[in-house]
Amino acid sequence: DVNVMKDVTLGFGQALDKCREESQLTEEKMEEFFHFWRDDFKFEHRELGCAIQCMSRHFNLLTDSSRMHHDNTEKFIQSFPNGEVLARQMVELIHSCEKQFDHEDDHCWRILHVAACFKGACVQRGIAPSMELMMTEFIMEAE
Ligand code: BOM
Repeated sequence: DVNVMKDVTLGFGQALDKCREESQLTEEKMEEFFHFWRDDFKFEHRELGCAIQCMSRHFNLLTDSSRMHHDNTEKFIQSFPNGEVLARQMVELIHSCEKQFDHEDDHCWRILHVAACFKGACVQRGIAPSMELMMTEFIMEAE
């Protein structure tokens, strides 16, 4: 359900400001986290991988080896309205993307590749939120 993904993204995105400094992710490289879902968004800055690592840590979603912590991630997704509808599927998608890039030793680069893979899988399955939906919600939250 695209609304679930919208809410989870905005929830996860709350940690971006806390992580900008340590990840060196400037506003020029990513203004707001929901831009992740733009059709033309490019996964090219290692800093974004570092930021996602930091944000995931913030919500306690990573293991010591910087892989997804399955139980915590499932619970995190379930904490959003109707989250239980997508929790298992999202954890499985992320895990299958992790397996594809397990050879990458640099955590920031690996996580960036996993994130791009996860987005592609969500688009393919029709569970990616539209930018229109993301923008509307983002503006409403700011008001
Ligand atoms: O191997 C490290 C796992 C890192 C997971 C990266 C997944 C993609 C995160 C970016 C998108 C976030 C949208 C919603 C949050 C899902 C928890």
